[in-house]
Amino acid sequence: MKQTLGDLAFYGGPAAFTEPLFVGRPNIGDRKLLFERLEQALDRRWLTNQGPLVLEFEQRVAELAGARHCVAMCNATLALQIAARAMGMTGEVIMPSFTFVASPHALSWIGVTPVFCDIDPETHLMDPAHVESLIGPATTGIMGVHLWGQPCAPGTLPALARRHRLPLLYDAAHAVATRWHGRPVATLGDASVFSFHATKFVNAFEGGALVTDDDGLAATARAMRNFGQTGEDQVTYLGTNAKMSEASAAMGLTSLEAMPELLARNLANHRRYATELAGVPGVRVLPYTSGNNHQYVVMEIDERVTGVSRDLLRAVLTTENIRCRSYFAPGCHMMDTYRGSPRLPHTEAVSRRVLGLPTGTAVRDDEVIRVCEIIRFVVAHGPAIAAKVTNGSAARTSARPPAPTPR
Ligand code: T4K
Repeated sequence: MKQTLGDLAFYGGPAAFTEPLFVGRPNIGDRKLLFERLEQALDRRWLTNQGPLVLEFEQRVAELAGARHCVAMCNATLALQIAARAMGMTGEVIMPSFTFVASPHALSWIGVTPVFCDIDPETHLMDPAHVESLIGPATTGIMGVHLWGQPCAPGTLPALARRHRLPLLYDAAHAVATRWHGRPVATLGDASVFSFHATKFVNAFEGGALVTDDDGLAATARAMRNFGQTGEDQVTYLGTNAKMSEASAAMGLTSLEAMPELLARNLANHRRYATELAGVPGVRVLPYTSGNNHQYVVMEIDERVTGVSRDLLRAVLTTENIRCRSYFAPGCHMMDTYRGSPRLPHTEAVSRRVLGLPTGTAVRDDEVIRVCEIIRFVVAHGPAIAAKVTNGSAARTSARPPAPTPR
Protein backbone atom coordinates (compact mmCIF):
# COMPACT_ATOMS: atom_id res chain seq x y z
CA MET A 1 0.00 0.00 0.00
CA LYS A 2 1.42 3.38 -1.02
CA GLN A 3 1.27 5.94 1.80
CA THR A 4 3.45 8.79 0.52
CA LEU A 5 4.64 9.93 -2.89
CA GLY A 6 8.08 8.53 -2.02
CA ASP A 7 6.52 5.03 -1.90
CA LEU A 8 5.82 5.21 -5.64
CA ALA A 9 8.40 3.36 -7.73
CA PHE A 10 8.37 6.49 -9.89
CA TYR A 11 10.14 8.24 -7.00
CA GLY A 12 12.39 5.37 -5.94
CA GLY A 13 10.02 3.19 -3.87
CA PRO A 14 9.68 -0.55 -4.47
CA ALA A 15 7.59 -1.58 -7.48
CA ALA A 16 4.14 -2.95 -6.57
CA PHE A 17 4.67 -6.01 -8.80
CA THR A 18 7.86 -8.01 -9.16
CA GLU A 19 6.69 -9.44 -12.51
CA PRO A 20 5.08 -7.19 -15.15
CA LEU A 21 1.31 -7.22 -15.55
CA PHE A 22 0.56 -6.94 -19.26
CA VAL A 23 -2.39 -5.93 -21.39
CA GLY A 24 -2.88 -8.71 -23.93
CA ARG A 25 -1.17 -11.60 -22.09
CA PRO A 26 -2.32 -14.61 -24.12
CA ASN A 27 -4.97 -16.97 -22.76
CA ILE A 28 -3.55 -20.48 -23.11
CA GLY A 29 -6.36 -23.02 -22.61
CA ASP A 30 -5.80 -26.78 -22.17
CA ARG A 31 -2.16 -27.51 -23.09
CA LYS A 32 -2.69 -31.27 -23.20
CA LEU A 33 -5.38 -30.89 -25.87
CA LEU A 34 -3.21 -28.45 -27.80
CA PHE A 35 -0.26 -30.86 -27.82
CA GLU A 36 -2.52 -33.77 -28.81
CA ARG A 37 -3.73 -31.79 -31.81
CA LEU A 38 -0.19 -30.84 -32.77
CA GLU A 39 0.90 -34.49 -32.51
CA GLN A 40 -1.99 -35.50 -34.79
CA ALA A 41 -0.96 -32.91 -37.36
CA LEU A 42 2.64 -34.13 -37.28
CA ASP A 43 1.52 -37.77 -37.58
CA ARG A 44 -0.65 -36.85 -40.59
CA ARG A 45 2.19 -34.85 -42.16
CA TRP A 46 -0.39 -32.28 -43.18
CA LEU A 47 0.69 -28.91 -41.81
CA THR A 48 -1.08 -26.21 -43.81
CA ASN A 49 -3.18 -25.62 -46.97
CA GLN A 50 -6.69 -26.30 -45.64
CA GLY A 51 -5.81 -29.22 -43.41
CA PRO A 52 -8.38 -30.97 -41.22
CA LEU A 53 -7.74 -28.76 -38.17
CA VAL A 54 -8.30 -25.60 -40.23
CA LEU A 55 -11.52 -27.07 -41.66
CA GLU A 56 -12.72 -27.91 -38.14
CA PHE A 57 -11.76 -24.45 -36.91
CA GLU A 58 -13.68 -22.82 -39.79
CA GLN A 59 -16.77 -24.84 -38.97
CA ARG A 60 -16.66 -23.91 -35.27
CA VAL A 61 -16.08 -20.21 -36.01
CA ALA A 62 -18.91 -20.11 -38.56
CA GLU A 63 -21.26 -21.63 -35.95
CA LEU A 64 -20.12 -19.12 -33.34
CA ALA A 65 -20.58 -16.23 -35.77
CA GLY A 66 -23.98 -17.41 -36.99
CA ALA A 67 -22.61 -17.22 -40.55
CA ARG A 68 -22.80 -19.60 -43.51
CA HIS A 69 -19.09 -19.32 -44.23
CA CYS A 70 -15.82 -18.85 -42.40
CA VAL A 71 -12.59 -18.43 -44.37
CA ALA A 72 -9.68 -18.82 -41.93
CA MET A 73 -6.53 -16.81 -42.63
CA CYS A 74 -3.11 -16.24 -41.12
CA ASN A 75 -4.07 -12.90 -39.53
CA ALA A 76 -6.87 -10.33 -39.57
CA THR A 77 -4.86 -7.69 -41.47
CA LEU A 78 -4.63 -9.92 -44.54
CA ALA A 79 -8.23 -11.03 -44.05
CA LEU A 80 -9.31 -7.37 -44.17
CA GLN A 81 -7.28 -6.79 -47.33
CA ILE A 82 -8.81 -9.82 -49.01
CA ALA A 83 -12.32 -8.97 -47.81
CA ALA A 84 -12.11 -5.38 -49.09
CA ARG A 85 -10.72 -6.50 -52.46
CA ALA A 86 -13.23 -9.33 -52.83
CA MET A 87 -16.06 -6.91 -51.97
CA GLY A 88 -14.98 -4.63 -54.82
CA MET A 89 -13.72 -1.78 -52.67
CA THR A 90 -11.62 0.72 -54.61
CA GLY A 91 -11.30 4.52 -54.45
CA GLU A 92 -12.37 5.60 -50.96
CA VAL A 93 -13.75 3.67 -48.01
CA ILE A 94 -15.13 5.41 -44.93
CA MET A 95 -13.91 4.10 -41.59
CA PRO A 96 -13.15 5.34 -38.07
CA SER A 97 -9.74 6.76 -37.20
CA PHE A 98 -10.03 5.51 -33.61
CA THR A 99 -8.86 1.93 -34.17
CA PHE A 100 -5.65 -0.06 -34.40
CA VAL A 101 -3.59 1.03 -37.38
CA ALA A 102 -4.04 -2.39 -39.02
CA SER A 103 -7.56 -1.35 -40.06
CA PRO A 104 -6.62 1.57 -42.38
CA HIS A 105 -3.36 -0.10 -43.41
CA ALA A 106 -5.31 -3.07 -44.77
CA LEU A 107 -7.16 -0.70 -47.11
CA SER A 108 -4.14 1.40 -48.07
CA TRP A 109 -2.15 -1.75 -48.85
CA ILE A 110 -4.63 -2.60 -51.63
CA GLY A 111 -4.66 0.96 -52.94
CA VAL A 112 -7.89 2.08 -51.27
CA THR A 113 -7.91 5.45 -49.50
CA PRO A 114 -9.30 5.35 -45.97
CA VAL A 115 -11.53 8.35 -45.29
CA PHE A 116 -11.59 8.82 -41.55
CA CYS A 117 -14.76 9.62 -39.65
CA ASP A 118 -15.17 10.68 -36.05
CA ILE A 119 -16.57 8.73 -33.12
CA ASP A 120 -19.17 9.10 -30.42
CA PRO A 121 -16.99 9.99 -27.40
CA GLU A 122 -19.32 8.09 -25.05
CA THR A 123 -18.96 4.73 -26.82
CA HIS A 124 -15.73 5.22 -28.88
CA LEU A 125 -17.62 3.87 -31.91
CA MET A 126 -17.97 5.51 -35.33
CA ASP A 127 -20.59 8.19 -35.70
CA PRO A 128 -23.02 7.18 -38.49
CA ALA A 129 -24.12 10.79 -39.09
CA HIS A 130 -20.52 11.74 -39.83
CA VAL A 131 -20.16 8.66 -42.05
CA GLU A 132 -23.13 9.78 -44.12
CA SER A 133 -21.73 13.30 -44.51
CA LEU A 134 -18.49 11.86 -45.93
CA ILE A 135 -20.10 9.74 -48.66
CA GLY A 136 -19.06 11.05 -52.06
CA PRO A 137 -18.67 9.91 -55.68
CA ALA A 138 -15.45 8.00 -54.91
CA THR A 139 -16.90 6.09 -51.94
CA THR A 140 -17.08 2.35 -52.62
CA GLY A 141 -17.72 1.00 -49.16
CA ILE A 142 -17.86 1.42 -45.41
CA MET A 143 -15.69 -0.31 -42.87
CA GLY A 144 -17.14 -0.30 -39.36
CA VAL A 145 -15.02 -1.37 -36.40
CA HIS A 146 -16.54 -3.23 -33.43
CA LEU A 147 -14.01 -1.58 -31.16
CA TRP A 148 -13.49 -3.22 -27.76
CA GLY A 149 -15.99 -5.86 -28.96
CA GLN A 150 -18.81 -3.30 -28.85
CA PRO A 151 -21.34 -3.46 -31.72
CA CYS A 152 -20.63 -0.53 -34.02
CA ALA A 153 -23.82 1.46 -34.70
CA PRO A 154 -25.76 -1.78 -35.24
CA GLY A 155 -29.12 -0.06 -35.55
CA THR A 156 -28.09 2.57 -38.08
CA LEU A 157 -24.96 1.64 -40.04
CA PRO A 158 -26.33 -1.41 -41.94
CA ALA A 159 -29.43 0.59 -42.95
CA LEU A 160 -27.28 3.55 -44.02
CA ALA A 161 -25.05 1.27 -46.12
CA ARG A 162 -28.10 -0.31 -47.77
CA ARG A 163 -29.63 3.11 -48.49
CA HIS A 164 -26.46 4.22 -50.29
CA ARG A 165 -25.91 0.78 -51.90
CA LEU A 166 -22.48 0.50 -50.32
CA PRO A 167 -20.95 -2.77 -49.11
CA LEU A 168 -20.44 -2.85 -45.34
CA LEU A 169 -17.40 -4.66 -44.00
CA TYR A 170 -16.87 -4.93 -40.25
CA ASP A 171 -13.47 -5.10 -38.66
CA ALA A 172 -14.55 -7.44 -35.87
CA ALA A 173 -10.99 -8.16 -34.70
CA HIS A 174 -12.10 -7.53 -31.09
CA ALA A 175 -15.56 -9.02 -31.40
CA VAL A 176 -15.07 -12.80 -31.44
CA ALA A 177 -18.09 -14.36 -29.70
CA THR A 178 -19.70 -11.01 -28.90
CA ARG A 179 -23.43 -10.59 -29.31
CA TRP A 180 -25.90 -7.78 -29.82
CA HIS A 181 -29.40 -8.34 -28.46
CA GLY A 182 -28.57 -12.03 -28.36
CA ARG A 183 -27.41 -12.30 -31.96
CA PRO A 184 -23.75 -12.63 -32.99
CA VAL A 185 -22.36 -9.24 -34.09
CA ALA A 186 -20.92 -10.96 -37.15
CA THR A 187 -24.44 -11.22 -38.55
CA LEU A 188 -24.39 -7.43 -39.09
CA GLY A 189 -23.17 -6.08 -42.42
CA ASP A 190 -22.06 -8.03 -45.50
CA ALA A 191 -18.93 -9.56 -43.98
CA SER A 192 -16.87 -9.42 -40.80
CA VAL A 193 -13.25 -10.11 -40.01
CA PHE A 194 -12.10 -11.61 -36.71
CA SER A 195 -8.58 -11.60 -35.29
CA PHE A 196 -7.14 -14.61 -33.51
CA HIS A 197 -3.87 -12.89 -32.63
CA ALA A 198 -2.16 -14.06 -29.43
CA THR A 199 -3.52 -11.03 -27.56
CA LYS A 200 -7.13 -11.60 -28.59
CA PHE A 201 -10.03 -13.28 -26.76
CA VAL A 202 -9.61 -16.47 -28.80
CA ASN A 203 -6.06 -16.94 -30.02
CA ALA A 204 -4.47 -19.05 -32.71
CA PHE A 205 -0.95 -17.65 -32.06
CA GLU A 206 -1.62 -15.57 -35.20
CA GLY A 207 -4.85 -15.85 -37.14
CA GLY A 208 -7.83 -14.18 -38.70
CA ALA A 209 -11.05 -15.11 -40.45
CA LEU A 210 -13.61 -13.66 -42.82
CA VAL A 211 -17.18 -14.65 -41.98
CA THR A 212 -20.10 -14.02 -44.30
CA ASP A 213 -23.41 -15.39 -45.58
CA ASP A 214 -22.48 -14.45 -49.14
CA ASP A 215 -21.55 -17.64 -51.06
CA GLY A 216 -19.79 -15.75 -53.88
CA LEU A 217 -17.76 -13.56 -51.53
CA ALA A 218 -16.66 -16.58 -49.50
CA ALA A 219 -15.56 -18.46 -52.63
CA THR A 220 -13.61 -15.45 -53.92
CA ALA A 221 -11.93 -14.91 -50.54
CA ARG A 222 -11.03 -18.61 -50.32
CA ALA A 223 -9.31 -18.39 -53.68
CA MET A 224 -7.60 -15.07 -52.91
CA ARG A 225 -6.05 -16.40 -49.68
CA ASN A 226 -4.51 -19.21 -51.77
CA PHE A 227 -2.75 -17.22 -54.53
CA GLY A 228 -6.02 -16.67 -56.38
CA GLN A 229 -6.16 -20.30 -57.44
CA THR A 230 -9.53 -21.84 -58.23
CA GLY A 231 -8.13 -25.19 -59.35
CA GLU A 232 -4.79 -26.98 -59.53
CA ASP A 233 -3.87 -25.30 -62.79
CA GLN A 234 -6.22 -22.37 -62.70
CA VAL A 235 -5.64 -18.87 -61.34
CA THR A 236 -8.72 -16.65 -61.45
CA TYR A 237 -7.87 -13.80 -59.06
CA LEU A 238 -4.94 -11.70 -57.99
CA GLY A 239 -4.31 -13.61 -54.79
CA THR A 240 -1.85 -13.77 -51.97
CA ASN A 241 -0.79 -16.27 -49.35
CA ALA A 242 -3.02 -15.76 -46.32
CA LYS A 243 -3.57 -19.39 -45.33
CA MET A 244 -3.87 -20.49 -41.73
CA SER A 245 -1.51 -23.26 -40.60
CA GLU A 246 -2.55 -26.42 -38.76
CA ALA A 247 -0.54 -25.29 -35.73
CA SER A 248 -2.58 -22.10 -35.55
CA ALA A 249 -5.84 -24.00 -35.98
CA ALA A 250 -4.79 -26.39 -33.19
CA MET A 251 -4.32 -23.43 -30.87
CA GLY A 252 -7.50 -21.75 -32.15
CA LEU A 253 -9.63 -24.85 -31.47
CA THR A 254 -8.13 -25.23 -28.00
CA SER A 255 -8.76 -21.58 -27.28
CA LEU A 256 -12.37 -21.79 -28.51
CA GLU A 257 -12.96 -24.64 -26.06
CA ALA A 258 -11.64 -22.49 -23.20
CA MET A 259 -14.03 -19.60 -23.92
CA PRO A 260 -16.30 -20.04 -20.87
CA GLU A 261 -13.29 -19.84 -18.52
CA LEU A 262 -11.80 -16.87 -20.44
CA LEU A 263 -15.08 -15.00 -20.45
CA ALA A 264 -15.62 -15.55 -16.71
CA ARG A 265 -12.16 -14.15 -15.88
CA ASN A 266 -12.55 -11.19 -18.26
CA LEU A 267 -15.97 -10.36 -16.88
CA ALA A 268 -14.81 -10.61 -13.26
CA ASN A 269 -11.79 -8.38 -13.95
CA HIS A 270 -13.88 -5.81 -15.79
CA ARG A 271 -16.42 -5.69 -12.95
CA ARG A 272 -13.67 -5.40 -10.35
CA TYR A 273 -12.02 -2.49 -12.18
CA ALA A 274 -15.39 -0.75 -12.56
CA THR A 275 -16.23 -1.20 -8.88
CA GLU A 276 -12.82 -0.19 -7.55
CA LEU A 277 -12.62 2.91 -9.72
CA ALA A 278 -16.27 3.96 -9.41
CA GLY A 279 -16.61 7.46 -8.04
CA VAL A 280 -12.97 8.45 -8.63
CA PRO A 281 -13.30 11.98 -10.03
CA GLY A 282 -12.06 12.28 -13.62
CA VAL A 283 -11.79 8.51 -14.08
CA ARG A 284 -14.19 6.32 -16.05
CA VAL A 285 -14.09 2.63 -16.91
CA LEU A 286 -15.77 2.26 -20.29
CA PRO A 287 -19.01 0.27 -19.78
CA TYR A 288 -20.03 -2.43 -22.24
CA THR A 289 -23.35 -3.71 -23.45
CA SER A 290 -24.21 -7.28 -22.46
CA GLY A 291 -22.77 -9.91 -24.76
CA ASN A 292 -19.29 -8.34 -24.90
CA ASN A 293 -16.29 -10.68 -24.50
CA HIS A 294 -14.69 -8.13 -22.12
CA GLN A 295 -11.24 -8.77 -23.60
CA TYR A 296 -10.30 -5.11 -23.13
CA VAL A 297 -10.68 -2.98 -20.03
CA VAL A 298 -10.48 0.64 -21.13
CA MET A 299 -10.17 3.47 -18.67
CA GLU A 300 -10.40 7.17 -19.42
CA ILE A 301 -8.62 9.80 -17.37
CA ASP A 302 -9.57 13.45 -17.66
CA GLU A 303 -6.51 15.55 -16.89
CA ARG A 304 -8.64 18.66 -16.34
CA VAL A 305 -10.20 16.96 -13.33
CA THR A 306 -7.35 14.81 -11.99
CA GLY A 307 -4.42 17.12 -12.71
CA VAL A 308 -2.53 14.11 -14.03
CA SER A 309 -2.36 13.25 -17.71
CA ARG A 310 -2.88 9.80 -19.20
CA ASP A 311 0.79 9.70 -20.22
CA LEU A 312 2.00 10.59 -16.73
CA LEU A 313 -0.31 8.02 -15.13
CA ARG A 314 0.95 5.42 -17.59
CA ALA A 315 4.56 6.29 -16.78
CA VAL A 316 3.91 6.00 -13.03
CA LEU A 317 2.12 2.65 -13.49
CA THR A 318 4.91 1.35 -15.72
CA THR A 319 7.48 1.84 -12.96
CA GLU A 320 5.19 -0.24 -10.72
CA ASN A 321 5.41 -2.97 -13.39
CA ILE A 322 1.84 -2.34 -14.55
CA ARG A 323 2.27 -2.21 -18.32
CA CYS A 324 -0.82 -0.36 -19.57
CA ARG A 325 -1.30 0.56 -23.22
CA SER A 326 -2.52 3.85 -24.71
CA TYR A 327 -4.83 2.03 -27.10
CA PHE A 328 -5.40 3.69 -29.54
CA ALA A 329 -3.32 6.85 -29.55
CA PRO A 330 -2.93 8.89 -31.59
CA GLY A 331 -5.92 8.49 -33.91
CA CYS A 332 -4.85 6.89 -37.20
CA HIS A 333 -5.51 10.20 -38.99
CA MET A 334 -2.70 11.76 -36.87
CA MET A 335 -0.11 9.14 -37.84
CA ASP A 336 2.66 9.99 -40.30
CA THR A 337 1.22 7.62 -42.90
CA TYR A 338 -2.11 9.45 -42.93
CA ARG A 339 -0.94 12.99 -42.25
CA GLY A 340 -3.07 15.61 -44.00
CA SER A 341 -6.37 13.92 -43.12
CA PRO A 342 -8.98 16.30 -41.66
CA ARG A 343 -8.98 16.79 -37.88
CA LEU A 344 -11.44 14.76 -35.79
CA PRO A 345 -12.13 16.45 -32.44
CA HIS A 346 -13.77 13.54 -30.59
CA THR A 347 -11.17 11.02 -31.74
CA GLU A 348 -8.35 13.34 -30.69
CA ALA A 349 -9.88 14.04 -27.26
CA VAL A 350 -10.62 10.38 -26.53
CA SER A 351 -7.21 9.17 -27.74
CA ARG A 352 -5.57 11.50 -25.18
CA ARG A 353 -7.65 10.01 -22.35
CA VAL A 354 -7.65 6.24 -22.91
CA LEU A 355 -5.62 3.64 -21.12
CA GLY A 356 -5.93 -0.11 -21.63
CA LEU A 357 -5.57 -1.93 -18.30
CA PRO A 358 -4.10 -5.41 -17.72
CA THR A 359 -6.69 -8.19 -17.80
CA GLY A 360 -7.22 -11.75 -19.03
CA THR A 361 -6.53 -15.08 -17.38
CA ALA A 362 -3.01 -13.98 -16.41
CA VAL A 363 -4.42 -11.25 -14.14
CA ARG A 364 -5.92 -12.20 -10.77
CA ASP A 365 -8.60 -10.40 -8.76
CA ASP A 366 -6.17 -9.31 -6.01
CA GLU A 367 -3.88 -7.89 -8.69
CA VAL A 368 -6.71 -5.81 -10.15
CA ILE A 369 -7.44 -4.49 -6.66
CA ARG A 370 -3.79 -3.43 -6.20
CA VAL A 371 -3.68 -1.78 -9.63
CA CYS A 372 -6.78 0.21 -8.72
CA GLU A 373 -5.31 1.21 -5.34
CA ILE A 374 -2.34 2.73 -7.15
CA ILE A 375 -4.53 4.48 -9.73
CA ARG A 376 -6.62 5.97 -6.92
CA PHE A 377 -3.45 7.04 -5.09
CA VAL A 378 -2.00 8.70 -8.22
CA VAL A 379 -5.27 10.51 -8.95
CA ALA A 380 -5.55 11.67 -5.33
CA HIS A 381 -2.04 13.17 -5.62
CA GLY A 382 -2.35 14.14 -9.29
CA PRO A 383 -1.42 17.83 -9.08
CA ALA A 384 1.53 17.12 -6.75
CA ILE A 385 2.94 14.42 -9.06
CA ALA A 386 2.46 16.60 -12.12
CA ALA A 387 4.17 19.53 -10.36
CA LYS A 388 7.18 17.38 -9.41
CA VAL A 389 7.55 16.28 -13.05
CA THR A 390 7.23 19.86 -14.28
CA ASN A 391 9.88 20.98 -11.77
CA GLY A 392 12.09 18.11 -12.86
CA SER A 393 12.54 16.96 -9.27
CA ALA A 394 12.60 13.50 -7.72
CA ALA A 395 11.24 11.39 -10.57
CA ARG A 396 13.55 8.43 -11.01
CA THR A 397 12.52 7.80 -14.59
CA SER A 398 11.37 9.90 -17.48
CA ALA A 399 7.65 10.37 -18.06
CA ARG A 400 7.90 8.36 -21.26
CA PRO A 401 7.07 4.71 -20.56
CA PRO A 402 9.60 2.14 -21.77
CA ALA A 403 8.67 -0.24 -24.56
CA PRO A 404 7.28 -3.50 -23.14
CA THR A 405 9.78 -6.33 -23.05
CA PRO A 406 8.89 -10.00 -23.10
CA ARG A 407 9.35 -11.80 -19.80
N1 T4K B 1 -8.21 -4.48 -36.34
C1 T4K B 1 -8.13 -4.15 -35.04
C2 T4K B 1 -9.17 -3.27 -34.45
C3 T4K B 1 -7.06 -4.64 -34.26
O1 T4K B 1 -6.97 -4.30 -32.95
C4 T4K B 1 -6.11 -5.49 -34.86
C5 T4K B 1 -4.99 -5.99 -34.08
C6 T4K B 1 -6.25 -5.83 -36.22
C7 T4K B 1 -7.32 -5.28 -36.94
C8 T4K B 1 -5.29 -6.72 -36.92
O2 T4K B 1 -5.32 -8.04 -36.37
P1 T4K B 1 -4.09 -9.05 -36.66
O3 T4K B 1 -3.62 -8.84 -38.06
O4 T4K B 1 -3.00 -8.76 -35.63
O5 T4K B 1 -4.70 -10.42 -36.48
C9 T4K B 1 -1.24 -5.89 -30.71
C10 T4K B 1 -1.55 -7.04 -31.64
O6 T4K B 1 -0.38 -7.46 -32.36
C11 T4K B 1 -2.63 -6.75 -32.63
O7 T4K B 1 -3.11 -7.99 -33.11
C12 T4K B 1 -3.81 -6.03 -31.95
N2 T4K B 1 -4.83 -5.64 -32.88
C13 T4K B 1 -3.30 -4.81 -31.22
C14 T4K B 1 -4.43 -4.11 -30.51
O8 T4K B 1 -2.38 -5.25 -30.22
P2 T4K B 1 0.77 -4.29 -30.50
O9 T4K B 1 1.69 -3.66 -31.50
O10 T4K B 1 0.17 -3.43 -29.46
O11 T4K B 1 1.47 -5.59 -29.85
P3 T4K B 1 2.56 -5.76 -28.69
O12 T4K B 1 3.62 -6.65 -29.18
O13 T4K B 1 2.95 -4.43 -28.18
O14 T4K B 1 1.75 -6.56 -27.58
C15 T4K B 1 0.60 -6.07 -26.98
C16 T4K B 1 0.55 -6.48 -25.54
O15 T4K B 1 0.43 -7.88 -25.40
C17 T4K B 1 1.75 -6.11 -24.70
O16 T4K B 1 1.25 -5.68 -23.46
C18 T4K B 1 2.54 -7.39 -24.56
C19 T4K B 1 1.47 -8.47 -24.61
N3 T4K B 1 1.87 -9.72 -25.23
C20 T4K B 1 1.96 -9.78 -26.59
C21 T4K B 1 2.27 -10.96 -27.22
C22 T4K B 1 2.37 -11.02 -28.71
C23 T4K B 1 2.11 -10.85 -24.46
O17 T4K B 1 2.02 -10.78 -23.21
N4 T4K B 1 2.42 -12.03 -25.08
C24 T4K B 1 2.49 -12.14 -26.43
O18 T4K B 1 2.73 -13.27 -26.96
O19 T4K B 1 -0.40 -4.98 -31.33
